[in-house]
Amino acid sequence: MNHSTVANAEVVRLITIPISHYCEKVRWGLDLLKIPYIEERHVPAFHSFATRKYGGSSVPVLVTKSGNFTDSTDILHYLDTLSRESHGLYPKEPELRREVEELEELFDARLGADTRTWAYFYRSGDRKTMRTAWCNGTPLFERLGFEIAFPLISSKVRQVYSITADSAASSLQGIKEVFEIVDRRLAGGKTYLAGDTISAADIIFAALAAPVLLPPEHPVSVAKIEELPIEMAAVIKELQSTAAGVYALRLYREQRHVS
Ligand SMILES: N[C@@H](CCC(=O)N[C@@H](CS)C(=O)NCC(=O)O)C(=O)O
Repeated sequence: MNHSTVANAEVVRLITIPISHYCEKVRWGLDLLKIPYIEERHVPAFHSFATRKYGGSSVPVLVTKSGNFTDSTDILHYLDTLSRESHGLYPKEPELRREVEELEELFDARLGADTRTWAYFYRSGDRKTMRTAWCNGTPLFERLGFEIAFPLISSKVRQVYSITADSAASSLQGIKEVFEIVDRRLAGGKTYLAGDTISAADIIFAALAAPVLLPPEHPVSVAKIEELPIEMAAVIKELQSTAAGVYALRLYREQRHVS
């Protein structure tokens, strides 16, 4: 890991739930900017003991000497100020920066919620899948808690995110709409969503779309497409073959260097 690219070489702490795509968005930002960090993973429900200390309820939470950040977008903006890379996550040029921030807002508010709803509809009741998704790299005590409390955690998650057949169907509609917006932005062979280099817009799209694209390079890989329910696998294959899907999978393949 190259500490010289970081303003003060502080090792920050990132509190996560392993499969959370909002956490993956921040992990990717840290890896891209080569900022040294320690990830502290928790099983859902147990995560709140860790986040509460820092004033957060959800993950990710970033703990730094300069303060604690409890929202993934605030975290990316903060990380950008630490970076000494030639380009950060947000372009300096005001018009381009505005474009990145508009896309960020769209992906955070719509895509992230929709991909989570749709994927949880199919998978949140499956103990084996959720064992990897929620327990990978977490403390032993929490993994034991998962084995005992899985039905409760799973049903709480479905309740909190209102996971039903109807919400999954309307989320899929929402996902397709955002993919079409991205398809249009990439028209003409553009490599990135805004400007000539990778920006926050690109990593946010790819990270928040990961639950419906299953990139093999994802640090928490939960399932192979052959293992999924047929209906779910068919939708994933369809989304993988769109211009937006091909682009996000390429970003994972070429730009997701896990530290
Ligand atoms: N706006 C927040 C949303 C993060 C979020 O929804 N995190 C979910 C996991 S994907 C979470 O922590 N859920 C558990 C909870 O809210 O208690 C952000 O971008 O950081």
